[in-house]
Amino acid sequence: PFLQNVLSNDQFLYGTVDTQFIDENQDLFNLKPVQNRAQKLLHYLGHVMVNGPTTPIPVKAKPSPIDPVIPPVPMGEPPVGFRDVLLREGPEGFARAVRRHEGLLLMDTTFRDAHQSLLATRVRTHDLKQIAPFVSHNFSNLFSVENWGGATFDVAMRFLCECPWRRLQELRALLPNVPFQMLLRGANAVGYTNYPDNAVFKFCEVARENGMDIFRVFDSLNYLPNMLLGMEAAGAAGGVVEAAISYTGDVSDPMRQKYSLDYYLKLAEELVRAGTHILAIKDMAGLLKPEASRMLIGALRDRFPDVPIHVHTHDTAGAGVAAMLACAEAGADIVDVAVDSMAGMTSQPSMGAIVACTQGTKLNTGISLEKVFDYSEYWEVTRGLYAPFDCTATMKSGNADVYENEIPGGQYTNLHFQAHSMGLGNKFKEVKKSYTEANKLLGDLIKVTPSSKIVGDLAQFMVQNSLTRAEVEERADELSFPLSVVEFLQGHIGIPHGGFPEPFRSKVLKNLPRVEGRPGASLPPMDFEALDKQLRQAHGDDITPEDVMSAAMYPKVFQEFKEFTTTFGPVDCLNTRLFLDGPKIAEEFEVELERGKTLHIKALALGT
Ligand code: 3PY
Ligand code: ZN
Repeated sequence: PFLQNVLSNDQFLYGTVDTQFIDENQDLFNLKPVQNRAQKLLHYLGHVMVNGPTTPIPVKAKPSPIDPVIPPVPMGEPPVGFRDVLLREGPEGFARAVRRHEGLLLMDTTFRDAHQSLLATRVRTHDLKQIAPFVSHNFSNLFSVENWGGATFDVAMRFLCECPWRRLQELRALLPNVPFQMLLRGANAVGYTNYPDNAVFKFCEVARENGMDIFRVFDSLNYLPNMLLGMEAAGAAGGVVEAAISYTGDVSDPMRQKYSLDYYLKLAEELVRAGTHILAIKDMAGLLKPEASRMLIGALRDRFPDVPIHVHTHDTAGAGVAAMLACAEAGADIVDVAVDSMAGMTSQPSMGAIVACTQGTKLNTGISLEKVFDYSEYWEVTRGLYAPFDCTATMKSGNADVYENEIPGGQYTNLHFQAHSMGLGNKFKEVKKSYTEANKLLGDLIKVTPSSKIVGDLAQFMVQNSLTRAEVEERADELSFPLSVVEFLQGHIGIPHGGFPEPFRSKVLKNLPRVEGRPGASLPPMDFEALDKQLRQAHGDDITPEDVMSAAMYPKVFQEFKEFTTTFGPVDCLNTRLFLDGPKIAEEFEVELERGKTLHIKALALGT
């Protein structure tokens, strides 16, 4: 680039330059780094041909050799959807339209929670983009497509080596008519720990600018101050605020009343008073039985006749469809489903089942079952590409034991993966039992990211050290607990319902400091300008405001992602089989770097 700069400099070309020339023309040193994308991708392909995919399970499954077929999409603009209502009428008008709507509305989780629960969050933007126009044209009456947040942000950079913001931008362009929905972990944004308040606000602002519409905000302890912070951030960004109460226990069981109907109603009262546009029940483990659904949703419907109610569940026990139908009958406006081939087990209940079961009733979804079949076929074949990450490699069914251990969907799958990779495949029942015991030790918590990870860490600690609950309680002052457990007891993620378990907490903490109140309130604000400067120094001048937010959330992961792309190029351009496994010998294929720039590649041989 330096030589190119010199050779295109007028003075140099025409002239009489002396040794001062370089000094006086410092702009010659404005060097654009050579992109060399083709070379880098070849390097990546070589690398992956030799090493193959890194999987979380000790199963040597390869991506399926069958290519997905994208069902046909009509020419022209997609039909008008709820996003048009949102853009025209704003969040309040949108909420009113949702409440007025006759029939049951659906949120499709296939682009986020379904693969977070079944495929270790590994679905790539490439495969989402292929089917996005089909969704836009055929599912325009969905309430929303959940396609962002939760674990996808971290995993996109860490394992898929792609930019989560780019995913959002690209999908937005392909799916303009259906609202996008994300999962925001309240004061934890898309991370595992509390961030300074200004980071949560900025994150929502940038997400909104990139096309996010609806923010489902929860806190892993249902800790109201954290929830309110997330709601304020989403609202200030101009998003639709969907405050989500995480559901645990069983309101229909008189013996289990720590999380009673009254507890949920009081919390809902606070969230409605704080101005949530939509009220959600987030049943992350799939504990909401039909009878509990009738009680809870029925009571919420009576209490808040004007507020749209949205229910989320997981199908771990297999009762998801029954529960969602009960919720809809009790007055829920929206329920969450995943397309059939990405539904069931630890994922959401099946879209096709809900569509079929409500046909001809007042809950009719208005969605074509034929189109669900096409959509499902695309995902059935696409899912095969992710065979190295598919929980069905080892997990063969759901399990009603979730009503006892209350493990959230995604974590249930992760723990199953972990048990198998540690050779404890036949001891999963014990792992789950420890989880139940760890939860009791910590005072019976709401369990969802990150509190669920804390319970999981304690459970693992108990298994590894062969400790019973009684032994842990007795020896709490001498055991060396996982950091996440200690920090939880210090108050780093907020205060659990009913307070911290005593005397356990005091025995573990001894003289360690305790956070009083909302953790984010005592964190110094993040300096985004300084961070931007630091990133420019490290990675060059094409750092975007989105990159700054990635680095704010996950500094180390972002740095590694940038280093990776510097070495291996834009791997998100590769199809999933190539990305995971590389080409076969003699395979010829094309890689589109950008419109009009396509590489033609042939794999010739594999040397050692
Ligand atoms: C997440 O926080 O990623 C979840 O999906 C919680 O249920
Ligand atoms: Zn979920």
